[in-house]
Amino acid sequence: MIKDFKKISDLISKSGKILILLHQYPDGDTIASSLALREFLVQKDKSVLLAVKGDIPEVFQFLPGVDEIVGDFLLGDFDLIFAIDCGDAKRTGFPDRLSSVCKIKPLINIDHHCKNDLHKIARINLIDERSAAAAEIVWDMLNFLKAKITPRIATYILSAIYFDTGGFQHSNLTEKTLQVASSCLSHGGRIALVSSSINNAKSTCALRLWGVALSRIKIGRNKIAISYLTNSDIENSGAKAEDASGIVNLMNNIPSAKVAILFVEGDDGTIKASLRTESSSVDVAKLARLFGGGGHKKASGFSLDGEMADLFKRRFANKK
Ligand SMILES: [Mn+2]
Repeated sequence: MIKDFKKISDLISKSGKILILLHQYPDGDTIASSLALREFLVQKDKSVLLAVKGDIPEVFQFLPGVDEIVGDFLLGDFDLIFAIDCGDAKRTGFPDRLSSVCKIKPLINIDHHCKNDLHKIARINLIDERSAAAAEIVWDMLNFLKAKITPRIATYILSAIYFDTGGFQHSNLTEKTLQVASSCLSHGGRIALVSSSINNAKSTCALRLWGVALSRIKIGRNKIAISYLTNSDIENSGAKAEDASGIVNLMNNIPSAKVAILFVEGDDGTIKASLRTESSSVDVAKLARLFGGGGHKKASGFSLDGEMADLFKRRFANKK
């Protein structure tokens, strides 16, 4: 990776305007890692734009600068592009634009998902599947590039790690993860703010929605714990679809379940499935790929077109 860090350093010094692309349905890792990188690039007097397809969930509004992330951009305006935590080209939200512009402009792909298609069009790939969060790779890069690690950068990196490890609980956690987190604390990272904002800020409406999903959990003989939420469950609870984030992690705590799957119906005719496992013999990324999705061995997702009623409601209703 050191060779790549050097190449990145050269590319950054040659560039004035830099674009950082987050992944679609942005999560804590892509958002906070990108903000950390932006802070460093601003230190270097670069003009930086962060862009994402889709809204930033409210839970991440505590991160300074999050309100400056935009929904669209003109690729021609930039000298250098970063994609953070994206997994594949489709998940950047702008796959067509990106593949054509990559022929003339350098793309740096920083990721901890397994290689898919984005690495083929990227000039430099910093990919490490062992990293619990893309933030760990960003952290190494910032340190190599001698970034001034401000309390704000430390808090961003900590937020990303906290999110992707489910508050230091998932099995993707490594010694390195804790070392980075510890170092972030030494640099003024605000762990109490991070944990209270990311995990513990649940509205009454959100908790009611969690209750609906939890009350529907079924575990089959296949040891898969399944539940679902329809669009009207979300509307009736007064919560938002993003409030369903985290439910599947709780389902994954059931000792008798090998896999947990939560299906959430959107208001756009699609159903999003989130998959989790703590079992070393199961790879939920493989399972998600069967349905055109992706992710990690322990946490993955995919989406389907259609309505919940056609898929699962009937099946669950019949089994009551
Ligand atoms: Mn991630």
